[in-house]
Amino acid sequence: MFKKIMALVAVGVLATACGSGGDTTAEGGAPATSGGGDSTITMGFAQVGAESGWRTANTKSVQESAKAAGIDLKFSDAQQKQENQIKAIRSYIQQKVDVIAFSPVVESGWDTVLQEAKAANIPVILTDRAVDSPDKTLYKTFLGSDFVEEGKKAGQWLVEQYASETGDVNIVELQGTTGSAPANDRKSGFAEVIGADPKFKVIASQSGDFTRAKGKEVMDAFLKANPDIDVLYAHNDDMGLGAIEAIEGAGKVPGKDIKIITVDAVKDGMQALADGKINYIVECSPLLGPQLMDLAKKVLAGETVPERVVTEETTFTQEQAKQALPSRQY
Ligand code: GZL
Ligand code: ZN
Repeated sequence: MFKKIMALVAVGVLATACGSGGDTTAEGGAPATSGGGDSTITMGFAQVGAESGWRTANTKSVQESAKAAGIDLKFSDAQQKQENQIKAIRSYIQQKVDVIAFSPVVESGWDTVLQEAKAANIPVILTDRAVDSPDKTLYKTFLGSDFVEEGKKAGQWLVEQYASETGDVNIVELQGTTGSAPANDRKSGFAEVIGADPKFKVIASQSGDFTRAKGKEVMDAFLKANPDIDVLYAHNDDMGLGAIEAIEGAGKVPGKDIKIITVDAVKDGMQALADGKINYIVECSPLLGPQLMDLAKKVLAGETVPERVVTEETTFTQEQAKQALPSRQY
């Protein structure tokens, strides 16, 4: 018994000592240690940060689903810094969690720490964003949206909207976090579709790091440098909402003078869509928690899981937003 208590104390100290990337806990207060019986699964989850409404909803989904699934969750917020995520993953390896899950803030630079998890026999599940490592044995499965498809949906809407347009369509693009899978793929999917017609011109494209503040700042700069902007394509609602502030600040009408397409469909984005300030939103679902917990249990039970699980999602026009708003969960 004594040994067990000492072991628990050690884990407690480790959990507080690791302090990587502003470790927060599932319920706040003392670190969520892996208490409970031996059969309880302990998951270490290294979250990107709290940069957007999407991320907040994603965190809520993961934490609530862990509770519902009886899984002990250790949770860390990396403030969008890769080194903090790597530190958090290392602390989970030291604490010998049963499974590690995370959303890689950027695509590259994960092989070393994922090799360490593999050497420690701790399975890893990727959720939300992907890594560009060619070694597929470094993780059991990748659960998340197809961001290229999301970019294509945004491009398709634009092509349809401007089918009869003969003049140039000047587009500015607010990209997501530089180097992240959603930024890379939403950009390439969109470019592939509009590339079919030379009238579509991306006259400026820059990262707004998925935040409202940065989206506003970059849109301000776009407006000063480009007198004729017809369309804004923002890789998430939050940057689109920041850009709306900049557009209104420049005395222009968002949704009319400048058409706006965003991705996510979080509540604030859907409200702006219903209000006519955004014209089209491509949904990207943050509610990955239930599937993540189910996959973790299957992996730990030794069952084979699909290498890729793509989330179901749709698109919204202004009319559809008005209908959908009352029942939106996030
Ligand atoms: C997409 C997710 C992106 C969201 C942004 O799955 O990684 O990160 O689109 C969030 O809102 O910041
Ligand atoms: Zn124009």
